[in-house]
Amino acid sequence: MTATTFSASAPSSQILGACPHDCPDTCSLLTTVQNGVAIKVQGNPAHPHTAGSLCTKVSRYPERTYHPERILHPLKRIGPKGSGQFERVSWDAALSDIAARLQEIATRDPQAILPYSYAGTMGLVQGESIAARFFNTLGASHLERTICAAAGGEGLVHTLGGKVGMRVEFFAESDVILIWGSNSISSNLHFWRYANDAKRRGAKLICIDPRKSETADKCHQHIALLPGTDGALALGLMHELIQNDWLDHDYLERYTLGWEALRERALQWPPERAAAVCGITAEQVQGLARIYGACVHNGQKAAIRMNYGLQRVHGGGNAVRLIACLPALIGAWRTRAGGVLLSSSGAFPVQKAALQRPDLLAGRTPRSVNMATIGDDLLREASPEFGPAIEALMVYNSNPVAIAPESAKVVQGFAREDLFTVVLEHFQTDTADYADYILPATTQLEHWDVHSAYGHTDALLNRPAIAPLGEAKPNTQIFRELARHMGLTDPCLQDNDAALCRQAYGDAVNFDALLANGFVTLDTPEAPFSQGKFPTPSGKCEFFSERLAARGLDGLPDHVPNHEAAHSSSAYPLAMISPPARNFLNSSFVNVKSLQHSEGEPLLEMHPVDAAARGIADGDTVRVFNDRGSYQCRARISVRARAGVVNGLGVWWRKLGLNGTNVNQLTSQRLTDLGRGPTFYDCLVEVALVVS
Ligand SMILES: Nc1nc2c(c(=O)[nH]1)N[C@H]1C(S)=C(S)[C@@H](COP(=O)(O)OP(=O)(O)OC[C@H]3O[C@@H](n4cnc5c(=O)[nH]c(N)nc54)[C@H](O)[C@@H]3O)O[C@H]1N2
Ligand SMILES: Nc1nc2c(c(=O)[nH]1)N[C@H]1C(S)=C(S)[C@@H](COP(=O)(O)OP(=O)(O)OC[C@H]3O[C@@H](n4cnc5c(=O)[nH]c(N)nc54)[C@H](O)[C@@H]3O)O[C@H]1N2
Ligand SMILES: [Mo]
Repeated sequence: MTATTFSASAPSSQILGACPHDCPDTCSLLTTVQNGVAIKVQGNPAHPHTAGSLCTKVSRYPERTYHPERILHPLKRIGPKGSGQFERVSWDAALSDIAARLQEIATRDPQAILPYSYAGTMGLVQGESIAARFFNTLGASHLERTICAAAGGEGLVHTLGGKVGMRVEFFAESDVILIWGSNSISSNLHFWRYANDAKRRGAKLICIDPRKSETADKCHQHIALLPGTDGALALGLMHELIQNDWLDHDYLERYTLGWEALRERALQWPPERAAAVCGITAEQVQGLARIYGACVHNGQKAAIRMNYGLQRVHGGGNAVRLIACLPALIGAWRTRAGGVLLSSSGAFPVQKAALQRPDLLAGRTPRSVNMATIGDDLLREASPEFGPAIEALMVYNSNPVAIAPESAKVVQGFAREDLFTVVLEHFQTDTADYADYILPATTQLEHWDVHSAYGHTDALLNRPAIAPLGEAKPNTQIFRELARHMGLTDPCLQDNDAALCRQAYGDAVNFDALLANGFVTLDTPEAPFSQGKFPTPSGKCEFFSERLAARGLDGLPDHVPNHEAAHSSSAYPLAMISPPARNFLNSSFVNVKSLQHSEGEPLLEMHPVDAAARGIADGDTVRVFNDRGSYQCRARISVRARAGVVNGLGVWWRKLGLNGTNVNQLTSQRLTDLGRGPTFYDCLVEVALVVS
């Protein structure tokens, strides 16, 4: 007999889980359950990266899970699209109708059906397993999942060979850390712990970010460059490394490709030129080069933590390429505490084909739709280039009406009366308001999953801590049942979650150890590129990429200016970036009262000079606008914004904002140089006082 069966009152247990959110940290969780109710979610002290601490958001997980507005039953639309009027229906009624609608479309052309999903959960099972098998069986359109990391990811692949880099724990031993395009304290807290260890040991920390972020406050130096100018800064640094001969010639010769050509290009970027493009001083470029270059010459270790913030601009892919080249110039890779980390996800042996079963396409090659241009694409008619118009959307793990660029078009697309939309959700988000059916999904506390990570190299397992609330079901279960309702008979469409969890890594990760401990550390080298061995075609760090050249692109990285570069004559003279708000995760948590309370209202940070020029005072309601639209929020006059740049902290639910819109009303659907990613931070605006 176990303790719980004879304990009369409040049997309590702790369940091992994993944080599902789109964050580099992928924490190991301990959920305390009493009488079937999750009463506390804590960081697992036994997991080295989590080290027993969580961010404010996830430590509020019970509040989110038991939120009075959780969707707990299937809902069917009864009012106009967007009005948010629904009635409760049974699972069987909902799934029968959805199956009939999809069947009718699929008979004509399955490509008129589009799945739209991202990283609401990063779980390998509740993400793309049964869902992918279902859409592959139908032959539905393929979604290009570009919304976050496509440009930087491709930049890494064409330089280092994959989403690989330093192991995060060794930042604690670095002597110099450049925190580049990352507000780590807000969005990568468990990396910050290592950086802070290094700082206590005497390391120098430098933050490179247009915004004076919470992280910039805690670094020794802050370089507030203009958005989208990181490539120019990296070239200016290379120029100085060459001029001062802070180079590791042996490393360059043995382990890199294309040095002569890169050297020639970098020599065209004296510090004055780079500084003029970046909106900083030549001394800042020179000073940074001295700290970064001379340090390795003196036997110290130099590390770079990049994050995806810097690649949400036209030249994002090239900027990541240039920065990823830097460690090879100075031989920083020779030690485990030197090099660069943008993402570690390439280290995970995920058995993607086993999970997603592309073989179910049976030779068909459905067209692709880019999730970053969903606004335009929902409004496109059938054509030979595009294929059929999109007639049905199945949205899960994402809130496109809030997070996709150029919301006016996204909303117009979702409002189409002839579009059939199903949304699997926890809450009635901006997107769910436009659904024909909302299906209640379980949260991480209610289902099984297996995880990889992009900010460390541990695989994790999530056990359900509580039974599903109401009639909620895991995404996998919803797609299994939908497949049955559609008469799809391949047995793999009915694999259960336990089987899927095992398939996620197959034999590549010890599943019993995952079950027992909740995490398994991958066996990756400590100093991965100390002797070259880059996973590129040449095995070297590719300054020059034959693969890019073969596509007709520049084989060498270069500075690529923003689509929307500020000119004093422009009607929209301010550059707007919209980085994450600390208490939200993209648009998740915006409806959690305690966190919403901490953020207050949608804010636009403005430099005092820009505010004064427009007669705007702190706390005023302002209208932020450009040709794509207009958005109202509260002005926060602050030196967190540099002159000429405004920071619209994201991503609020539209319906919780001041006038039913959010920052994405202003952002554009233009794409990045590499990877076809969105350019959220490449956006010009003007700001005016709203006179009440
Ligand atoms: N609290 C919280 N944590 C998060 C998220 C969140 O929304 N909230 N989002 C998660 C997601 S989806 C991701 S992808 C990751 C990483 O997400 P990122 O968006 O990289 O997260 P941050 O590190 O907060 O923000 C990037 C930083 O880049 C800066 N920045 C903007 N433009 C430029 C530029 O052109 N150059 C440079 N050098 N810097 C620029 C911004 O001011 C900001 O401080 O974080 C995850 N973690
Ligand atoms: N202006 C601007 N826009 C941005 C960004 C920015 O910095 N500025 N950041 C961009 C980035 S980096 C990203 S990654 C995207 C993120 O965009 P999304 O991936 O859409 O992320 P979220 O807004 O967090 O929405 C995720 C939704 O999934 C739901 N969800 C969570 N778990 C489950 C589950 O198990 N099942 C189901 N069915 N649903 C679940 C949540 O309730 C939530 O509503 O946003 C992008 N948009
Ligand atoms: Mo992201």
